[in-house]
Amino acid sequence: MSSRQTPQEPPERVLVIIPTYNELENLPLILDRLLASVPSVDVLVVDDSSPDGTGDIADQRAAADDRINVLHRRAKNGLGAAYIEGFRWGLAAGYDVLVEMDADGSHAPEQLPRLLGAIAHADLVIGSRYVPGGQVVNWPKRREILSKGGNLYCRLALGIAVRDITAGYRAYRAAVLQKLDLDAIESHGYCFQVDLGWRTIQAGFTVAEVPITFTERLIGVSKMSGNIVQEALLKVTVWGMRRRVQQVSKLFKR
Ligand SMILES: Nc1nc2c(ncn2[C@@H]2O[C@H](COP(=O)(O)OP(=O)(O)OP(=O)(O)O)[C@@H](O)[C@H]2O)c(=O)[nH]1
Ligand SMILES: [Mg+2]
Repeated sequence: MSSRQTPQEPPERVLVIIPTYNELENLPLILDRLLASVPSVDVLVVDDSSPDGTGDIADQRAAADDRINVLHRRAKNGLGAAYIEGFRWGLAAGYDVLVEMDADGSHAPEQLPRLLGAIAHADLVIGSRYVPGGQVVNWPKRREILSKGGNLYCRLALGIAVRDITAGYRAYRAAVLQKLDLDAIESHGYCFQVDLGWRTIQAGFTVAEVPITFTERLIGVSKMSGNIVQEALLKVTVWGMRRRVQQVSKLFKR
């Protein structure tokens, strides 16, 4: 089968990767919603030894349902590292499309068909809050300003058209993750999303955005921190400057 599908034909094998840290109450809900919405997908829960026992619940669900798999990591090592380990697992298992989804309900599984529909025409599909039809529910104004400001900064510094490069609800074609050097990615938190998106664009892959409704978590605790914002700001500035230097040196070589 070719790597591109026709619009009517869903991708052959889809793996939804769900990283978890202390999501005991959320995980069963998200698994139920996901497998009800798109029964044909497989799931990989990547748990970093959550003290609340999320990993045990994941194991119980995996024992009862062949579509569910679990990776246990020894210690909390950040969202990015969990996704990278999940990607490696999914690539080794031969999946065509790898989806990133939070466990906290922010990424509605009911909107996954929209992402999977668009992956027929793109290498990376981002579930976007900031394209027409996209929205955020239950965010304080401060959080919205930070997110929109961060995205605007990324667009200007990196010279990209993507409206929501910090978003974490995504579908990647396996070919993208096979080509990128996953070992080189050290970013954490939402900088991880910008980093991977920027590498995807630079490698010449196509990116599409589809509107989603992002709902702030109702249960459990956020793992977002000020450090994550600082990391993103610093790295995006460096990447943007590197891009400018490359542009200028190309001009001189002419
Ligand atoms: N395996 C693993 N999962 C993590 C880690 N940190 C966060 N997660 C999971 O990653 C997903 C997103 O984390 P959140 O805490 O919701 O972070 P966020 O979405 O940026 O922040 P909020 O908008 O405040 O919810 C959730 O499913 C978390 O359980 C980690 O270190 N390891
Ligand atoms: Mg969240």
